[in-house]
Amino acid sequence: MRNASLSVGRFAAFAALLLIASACTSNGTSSELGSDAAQIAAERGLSDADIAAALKTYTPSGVIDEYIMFSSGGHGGQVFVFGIPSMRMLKSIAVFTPEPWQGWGYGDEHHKELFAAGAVDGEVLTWGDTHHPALSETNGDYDGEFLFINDKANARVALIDLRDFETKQILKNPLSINDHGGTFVTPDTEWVIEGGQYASPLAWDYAPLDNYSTQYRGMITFWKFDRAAGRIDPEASFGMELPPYWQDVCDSGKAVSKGWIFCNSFNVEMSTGLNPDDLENSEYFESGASAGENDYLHIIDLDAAVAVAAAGETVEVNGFPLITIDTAIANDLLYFTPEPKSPHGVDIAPRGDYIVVSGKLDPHVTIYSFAKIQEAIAAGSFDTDKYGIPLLDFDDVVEAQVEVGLGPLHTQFDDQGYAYTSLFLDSDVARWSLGSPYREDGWKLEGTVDIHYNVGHVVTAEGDTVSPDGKYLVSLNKWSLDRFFHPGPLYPQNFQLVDISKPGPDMQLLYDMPVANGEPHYAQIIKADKLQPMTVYPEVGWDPGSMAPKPGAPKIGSEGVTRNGNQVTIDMTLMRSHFTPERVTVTQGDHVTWNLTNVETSEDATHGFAIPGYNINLSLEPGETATIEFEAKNDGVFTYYCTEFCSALHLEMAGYFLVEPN
Ligand code: K7E
Ligand code: CUA
Repeated sequence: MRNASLSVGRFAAFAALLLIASACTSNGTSSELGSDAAQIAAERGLSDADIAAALKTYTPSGVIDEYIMFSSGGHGGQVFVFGIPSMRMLKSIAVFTPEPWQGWGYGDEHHKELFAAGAVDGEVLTWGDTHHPALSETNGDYDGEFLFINDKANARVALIDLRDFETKQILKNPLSINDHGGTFVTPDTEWVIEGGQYASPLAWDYAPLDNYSTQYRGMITFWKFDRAAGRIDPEASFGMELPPYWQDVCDSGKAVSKGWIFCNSFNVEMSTGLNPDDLENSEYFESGASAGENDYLHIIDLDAAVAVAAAGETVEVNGFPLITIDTAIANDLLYFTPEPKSPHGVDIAPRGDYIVVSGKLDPHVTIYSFAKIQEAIAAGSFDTDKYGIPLLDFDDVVEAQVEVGLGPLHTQFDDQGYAYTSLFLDSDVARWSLGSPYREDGWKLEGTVDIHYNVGHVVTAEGDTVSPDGKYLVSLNKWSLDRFFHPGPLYPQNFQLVDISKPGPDMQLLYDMPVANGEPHYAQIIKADKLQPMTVYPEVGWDPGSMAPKPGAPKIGSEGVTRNGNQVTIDMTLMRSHFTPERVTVTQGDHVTWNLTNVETSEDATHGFAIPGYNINLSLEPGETATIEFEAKNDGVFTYYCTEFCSALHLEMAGYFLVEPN
C-alpha cells in the first residue's frame, strides 16, 4: 500500500505543480486552490508523479479531447472509440456482432443484408474477431473519412463511414476462411490489404492435412476502395496465392516505398500440428512452427501486381481473380527475405525507408532498408524457397538491429525520430532511436517504461502515418492482474496512457483504462479536428445504408397501415413523445413490413423502437428511416415502446401491436 501522507519534498514539488495549474485558471486564488488540492492529495496519498499525471489527463466536463482513438474490439467483434488523453470511452461501433443499443442486427433489413454479405456458405455469422483498424489516408496521412476493420476468425473486412460512425459494408474473403494481416491501406486508400493467417485450402474447400504443402495455401487480398462510392468494389479486387507459411501482420509501404506491401510469416516450417496417430514424429504448433531460426518477410510489388491482374493473368477461385504463385514469380511480384525467429509485427517508418520487424523469440528489432531491398532485387541472382520464390540475402537488405528486450511485438513512431516497440515478455515499452535521416545518434535503445502487463500493440498519435505526432502512446495490455477490482475470473484488458513528449530515456505512465468488452489488438489515434461527423442526418427520411434520403420513407401525414392480402405495411413516424400510429392490428401469419422514420431534427433526439417477443429493436437517430420485415407468427398483444429516455413523457411513447389469432 502507498503511504497516505506526502513527504515535505513531495509537498514542495506538488505545490509548484499547483501553482502552474492555478496560473491557467481564473477561478479562485492560487493559495485557496493550493491548500484544498494539497489536502486532497495528502488524504489520497498521491505522489508528485500521480499529481502530474492527473493534471495531464484530467479533462473538465464539456472539454473535448484532443485526439480520438479507434481500437479493435477483439472477439467482441466491434470497434471502440476513446478520447485521448481523458481515456473516456465514447462508443462501441457495432460491426460484426449484433449490438442492441445501436439497434444493430435486431430486425433492420439493411443490417440483414450486411450480415448476409458476410456469410460463409449460407451460414450467417453473428460475431467477429477484430484486430487491425485502418483509418483512410490521403498522401499517407489520416483523412478522417473512413475506417476499415478485419475479422480474423472468418476472414472478413468491414467498412465504417466516419460521417455517422456506422458500418456500411461487410465482405467475406472468397479465398480464405481466416485472416490476420488486415486491414492496412495504401497511402491514398486505393487498396485495402487483407493478408491471411492459418493456411487452409483456398475457397474454403476441403483437403487432408497430408496434402499440406500442395493443397494448403496462404493468400493476400487487395480490395479496391472506391472513395466516391464510399464502398470497397469486390469486382475490381484480386488476390495473390502465397505458400502455406502462416502470413501474419502486414503493412503498406509509403513515401519512397509506396506501391509495395510487406507481410511477415511464422510457420515456414510448415508444421501441421500434433498428430494423434503419430505422436512420435509430430509436435505441437508452438514448437513445430518455431523450430527454425528464420521465417520470411514477404515483399510484394503491388503496382506490378495490379498491372498483372488488370491484364487478366489470374485464375478464378470462388469467383474471385487470383494471381498464382507461378505467375507472381514469372512477373517479379513477390520476394522473401529471412526474418528472425517467429516474427510478429512489421511496421514501416514514417518516410517509408525502413521496415521494422520484431521476432517474438528474438530480443532485437530488425530494421530492413527499402533502398537495399531494391538494390538486391535489381542485382538479380537469388536463392529460392521451396516454391521457387526469390529469397533475398538477409545481410544484403538489413540496415540495423537494436536489442530492445524480451518478446518484442509491434512498433510505432513519433515526431522526434524515436520508435516504440512493445515487449510482451518484459511487460515494457521500449523507446529506441531510428538512425539517419531521423537521428544522427540512432539505432540504439533510449529507455523503457513498465506497463501492466504483457503488452500486445502500442499506438502513438498518428504513429503509423508519414507525419506522426508522438505526444501520447497507448499500451494495449493483455493482462491486468492487480490493476483493478477483479469482476470475477474474467479480467478486463488494460489500456495504459503514456506521455512520450519528453526526449531521452524517460516516459511517464499517466492512466489506466480497463477495457471490459473485448480484447483489443491494434488501435489508431487521429487528431479530433480531422473528424467531421454529422450531428443529425441531413434530411428527414435519411437511409444510413445509402447515405441518402430514401424515397417513400414515412413522413408526418403519410403514416398508416395498409393491407394487401396477408401483406401488411405500416408507415410510422416517431417524435417526442409518440409513435404514429399508436395501434397496429394484424392477423397471425401476416407478413409485416414496418417502415419507421424519426422525424426529429434536434441533436441527440434519438428514439428507440422495440417489440417484445419478436426480437425487434431499432435505434433511430434524428432523421433516420429504417425498415423491418417479419412474419407475425405468434398471436398476442405486444407492447412496443421507445427504448431511449427521450423526454419527460418518454414512458408514454408506446403503442399496441395486436396480433389476432388466426
Ligand atoms: Cu494481437 Cu496485430 Cu492481431 Cu499483435 S495482433 S497483439
Ligand atoms: Cu422516444 Cu423515448
